[in-house]
Amino acid sequence: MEAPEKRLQRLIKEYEKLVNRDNPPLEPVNGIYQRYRYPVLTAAHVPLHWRYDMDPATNPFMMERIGFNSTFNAGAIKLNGKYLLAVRVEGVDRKSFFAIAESPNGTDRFRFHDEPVDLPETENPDVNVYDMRLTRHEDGWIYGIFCTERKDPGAPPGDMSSAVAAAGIARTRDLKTWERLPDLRSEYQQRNVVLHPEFVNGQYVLYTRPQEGFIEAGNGGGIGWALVKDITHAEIGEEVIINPRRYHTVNEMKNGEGPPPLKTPHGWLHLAHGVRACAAGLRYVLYLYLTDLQRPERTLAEPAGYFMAPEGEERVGDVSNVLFSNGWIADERGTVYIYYGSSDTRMHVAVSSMEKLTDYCLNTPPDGFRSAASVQNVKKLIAKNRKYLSGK
Ligand code: M1P
Repeated sequence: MEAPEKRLQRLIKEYEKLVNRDNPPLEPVNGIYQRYRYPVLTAAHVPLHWRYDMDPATNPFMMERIGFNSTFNAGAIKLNGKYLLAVRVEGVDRKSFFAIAESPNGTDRFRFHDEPVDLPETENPDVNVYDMRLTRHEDGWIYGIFCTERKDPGAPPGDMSSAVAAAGIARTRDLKTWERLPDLRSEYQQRNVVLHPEFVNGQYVLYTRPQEGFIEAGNGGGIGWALVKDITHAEIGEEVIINPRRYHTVNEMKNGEGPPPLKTPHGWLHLAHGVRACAAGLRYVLYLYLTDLQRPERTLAEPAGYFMAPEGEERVGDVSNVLFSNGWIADERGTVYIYYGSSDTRMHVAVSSMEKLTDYCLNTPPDGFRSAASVQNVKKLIAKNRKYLSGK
């Protein structure tokens, strides 16, 4: 049998090799973005000192004492020159929590900080927290808005799965110390709540996703928008649907705002996820839309269909056929790092630019909502291209 000290040394060596490996870009397929060869974070990236009792006297077999299942759906921000992810780390006990992972370049060498985030609880403790969106707000704080889930107090005895989802709110200056604010008060359950980075009419703005049940959006019509006077006692009054879900589109069943929108010269650039049901279950894809700079609730452009969908190993995991993004970073050079989780299991990055993404939004035909309209879009492009097709 391998001595515990020797096994630990081997584990450390393998871990360092994983965390320090290069992550080469893959050939861009459609010219809009580039994927990268490896996921940027997996369960194997969780630090060894969170998993192993490293004392051979108390762990003679050098076995894992705390197991981790997945690392996914991370919020993102660039701070002090580093690319930081607020990662949803899920243990084998099914509970998730947040932990910050840091990279010098945004595409590889992500390493978790020494300890997970010690998120303060409210008087009504969260049972599970996940999917944090990080917003650097013009009020000077960095906000983390996340889903907090608790058992449904109205569930009949014996029902162990009905839950209530709400938006938890915390803020920080350094991603190390966090202040917990009261949860968002809302008539409906909420997931995918995102804080807009600027005030509008002197108020905070939240993108919302009202839902009638824990899973089903129900009559809730899509991505909503609500103004909030006081973020320290946030409450939704009037809620307007700004990005509705539609029949026979990628967001027919539900949708949700992704990370906070990016400000571009052409408008606010939004990344969202759309969900449809099919024989294989639910399929989650990512899509983009652009809204007005002065009136961010007004859509200027929305390309038809998805921007990214699960591919290759991304298609398989705990909840297969899912891409989900709640974090992206636009750096000083206009490069955009899109961080996305695949199949509720691991984190990836795709890289594009502000220019490319706005061009994609403004010049990709919108959905005509009928097959015949899709044919007309293709015919228009063919007609435009005739002069390039010699002899046709
Ligand atoms: O399992 C897929 C996703 O399901 C939920 O997202 P939504 O509320 O939009 O359906 C979330 O639990 C998310 O974390 C998860 O990736």
